[in-house]
Amino acid sequence: MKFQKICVLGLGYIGLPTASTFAAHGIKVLGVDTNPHVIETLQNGSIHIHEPGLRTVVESALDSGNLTVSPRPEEADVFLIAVPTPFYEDSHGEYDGRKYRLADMRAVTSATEAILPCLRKGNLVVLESTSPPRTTVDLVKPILERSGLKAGIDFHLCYSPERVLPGQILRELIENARVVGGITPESAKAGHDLYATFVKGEIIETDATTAEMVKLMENTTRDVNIAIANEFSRLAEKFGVDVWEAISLANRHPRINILSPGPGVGGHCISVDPWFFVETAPELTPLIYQARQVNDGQPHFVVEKVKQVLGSLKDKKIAALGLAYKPDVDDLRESPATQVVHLLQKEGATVKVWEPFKLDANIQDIDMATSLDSAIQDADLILFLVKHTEFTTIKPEEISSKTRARVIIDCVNGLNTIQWENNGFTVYRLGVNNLKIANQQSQI
Ligand code: SAJ
Repeated sequence: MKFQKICVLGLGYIGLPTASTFAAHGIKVLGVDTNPHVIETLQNGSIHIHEPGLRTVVESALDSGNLTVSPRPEEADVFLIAVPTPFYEDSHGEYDGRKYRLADMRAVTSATEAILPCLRKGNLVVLESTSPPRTTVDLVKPILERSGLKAGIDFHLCYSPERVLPGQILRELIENARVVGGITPESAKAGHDLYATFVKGEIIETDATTAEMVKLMENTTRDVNIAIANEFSRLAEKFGVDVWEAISLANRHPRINILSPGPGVGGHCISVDPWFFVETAPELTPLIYQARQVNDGQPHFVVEKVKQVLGSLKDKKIAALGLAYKPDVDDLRESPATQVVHLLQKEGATVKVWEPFKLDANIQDIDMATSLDSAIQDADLILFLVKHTEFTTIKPEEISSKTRARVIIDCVNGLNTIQWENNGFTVYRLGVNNLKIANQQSQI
């Protein structure tokens, strides 16, 4: 199949890198987004998201004329849907007393409907948005067939999950293995040919529902693994063990790979995707549900730790380092750090947040500091929430005179405890009960 023109619907963290990578490989790409701000920003030659290397690729794609943008799709050989699939904030499903989140598929539905007038015989349509199992066959296909054309006969239809890691999107887009699920083997083959334009990793053909399930299984496995790490952190505190040491020793076993505990699981993938299984089969997913509960409970565990150290939080001043959902990204979506800050405020604390990746953030009820120094100056305690490289390399000797705080809680095992303690700080770590460990050691 020849691909001269591709229409990419949704110019976010996945759609924009994908569109500009196709454009960089000589294909004419029309990037479509319903948000006028996104279109305007790109038309002015700028970008609206932070991803290493993306600006350069987008700029040259726009300059070459291979990438153009528009609020509406046009006729093309390929339509690629990469719109968000969040969950509804206000409505829940319920099964056996367990409340679960519901996927908001409105963006997929309206993107598919927008393609409808442009769909022609011989086209290829690919859904990339992470979706509940059977979305391609039960939601996308019937909408497209309203055109009078038959999926798998008149046009090809595929599901191909994106698997890239925020922060490394451009490299992983090209290097990672790619699963392409077709509603027929011919559709899968067409999808394979499309991604072969730039993918250097293996491209594996399967059916559409398997491809959907593969994506959800990957992220759900990670969520369950992090949940057990978080549960281990609670057990370690109870038993006077350093969870970080215990995990690193357990991981010396050749077939064990426990992930890291932390203030919780955020982002738009790992904390969202497991719900797509729970929603579509609540009777079959008690473990997946429970893992979500554990990870969602972790911000509370952090706040309990702060209370153990400071006592009542009323009128206490806390400097929170980091607000992003994970290290070295500017993305605040579903960030557990944000929840920790809100919970601390509820307990009466005044919290100042230093997030160097989001200097312009304007978040309701959150006091963003303009520098590290201004965040820590009057603080009673420093709370280290996100393992940004910029934080792990802070030199305690340089900041000890700039803050009132003598206590720091490290939720991500990102600090050199000895170095900080040598500079007059008491360091507590999540998953480590310092007091209990000291008591036990004095008994040895
Ligand atoms: N986290 C922990 N402990 C860990 C690892 C992560 O608490 O040991 C937390 C992070 O701090 C963060 C959350 O989990 O809050 C998710 O971070 P992540 O790095 O695990 O995942 P994402 O959401 O940035 O990217 C994931 C990736 N999926 C997998 O690694 C299986 C990526 O490959 C996917 O493309 C992406 O989800 C996606 O779009 O689905």
